[in-house]
Amino acid sequence: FDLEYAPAPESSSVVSIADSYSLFIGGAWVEPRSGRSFTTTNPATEEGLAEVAEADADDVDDAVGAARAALDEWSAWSGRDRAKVLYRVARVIQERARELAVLETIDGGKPIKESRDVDVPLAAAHFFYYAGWADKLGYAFPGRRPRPVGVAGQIIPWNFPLLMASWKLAPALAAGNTVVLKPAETTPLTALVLAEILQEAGLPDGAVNIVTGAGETGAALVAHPGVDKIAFTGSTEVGKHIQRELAARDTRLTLELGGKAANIVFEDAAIDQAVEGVVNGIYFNQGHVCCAGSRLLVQESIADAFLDKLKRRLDTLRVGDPLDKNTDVGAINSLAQLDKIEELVAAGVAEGAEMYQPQCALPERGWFHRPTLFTGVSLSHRIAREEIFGPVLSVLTFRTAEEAVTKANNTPYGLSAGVWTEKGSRILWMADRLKAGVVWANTFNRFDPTSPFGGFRESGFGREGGRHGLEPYVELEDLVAT
Ligand code: TXE
Repeated sequence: FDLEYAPAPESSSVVSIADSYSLFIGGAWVEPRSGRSFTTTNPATEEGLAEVAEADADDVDDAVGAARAALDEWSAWSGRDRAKVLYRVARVIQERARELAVLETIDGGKPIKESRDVDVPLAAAHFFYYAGWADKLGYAFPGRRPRPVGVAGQIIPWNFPLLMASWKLAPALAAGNTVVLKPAETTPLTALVLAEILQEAGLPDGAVNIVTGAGETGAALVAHPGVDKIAFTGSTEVGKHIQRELAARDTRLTLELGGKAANIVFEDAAIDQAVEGVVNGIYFNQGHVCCAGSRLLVQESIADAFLDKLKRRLDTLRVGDPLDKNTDVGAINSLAQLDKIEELVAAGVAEGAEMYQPQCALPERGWFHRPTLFTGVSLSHRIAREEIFGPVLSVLTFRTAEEAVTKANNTPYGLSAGVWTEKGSRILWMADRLKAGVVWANTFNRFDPTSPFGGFRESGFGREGGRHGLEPYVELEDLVAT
């Protein structure tokens, strides 16, 4: 899925942004019944980008109605025909890669090299991958007949707007479901372009509907009795709230929530590679990553030397204009998120941890935060326990593998972990004991459409990616021979 792509810093000029965006319901762009809109803002400049329609409960009702009306048609298409549409979606994402990457970066603040090399190619890869399953569902579930669940309500966050939309839409559509998708309020734009792409690729009207808005719009989708399944990625707090709401109903639910992952470096690890992995683990996407390696556990025997190298590496990170292709750390997605990060960093200092930040200059405008590292952290500190969702790393040490496991598991979350060692047997020993849905070995933040991703405990439940990612979107009928 390589993309030939080299945006110039000024390439925002190639992207046309409309002054205002409507809702996408039943294959048409419609004004919201609410008559309301909100402004989506460029976090690197604090400038408003566009006015976006705010869907209320009536608009959500229209969207669910459109999805229900389209269900019979879309689910009756042969798997092969559904696959053709999904392959086309993947190809058009590639064709419009430049535009999507720039839009993602302007709307969300992430460095263009990440939008260009990670978000957009992976979004296309998910459509390619699930297109391949659309006509092979029988092989995915041998001996059983997979049927679509029905209308899926999908609520996504702002950290990977296009990619999260693709993670959720591709398996749902491959299995013949129809969808109402709600993007996050700070990053609605790429999902709206994706709506255009889906239509251009030949998806029937109403098979995907996009309702933009904030938490109230999401809550209306969750409350709607015409929705058969909710897939939510976001905060643990809202996820638990949705779980309580749905407890008395038969709506299916998958939740992908927060994390506080440990990146564990043993003394025998390839040190330079591990330093890169730790940097990528926490500073990628400004740390706005549910599986971010926000806790470094480094073996005591190499801690001083390792931290020395890590700090020198931090000094070289380029923080600033997300459209500059040399930027490593872009803008914080919203002022509210910046406030949360600053509050937790202040708590780290107040609780006695020692802070290290490279003294790079930050742009005068926009919401930015220096890459930050804390040593002298104890397990009781807030920065060791709470998800910061920013470019802030808390460092702990360990002596034995057992101690590393105990410390890594000392969190209510269970999404991901990383292990750095040259010993294969130790990787397996650790993976068996770490309470995490994903364990990376000698790498971190590596995503692939063929691999299931998801957590347990306070990180949620259900898997996205791979064959497992189809399961939430199918009802399995037993095939009984008579
Ligand atoms: O999340 P919300 P926020 C974590 C991260 C971050 C914190 C707060 O720690 O600092 O959450 O972020 C929609 N019913 N993660 O406030 O509110 C909302 O409009 C239905 C981790 O942005 O959970 C958006 O589309 N939907 C995370 C989506 O939920 C509701 C990614 C996520 O927003 C709703 C994001 C409601 N009552 C934040 N209230 C991850 N797992 O990757 C809000 N929403």
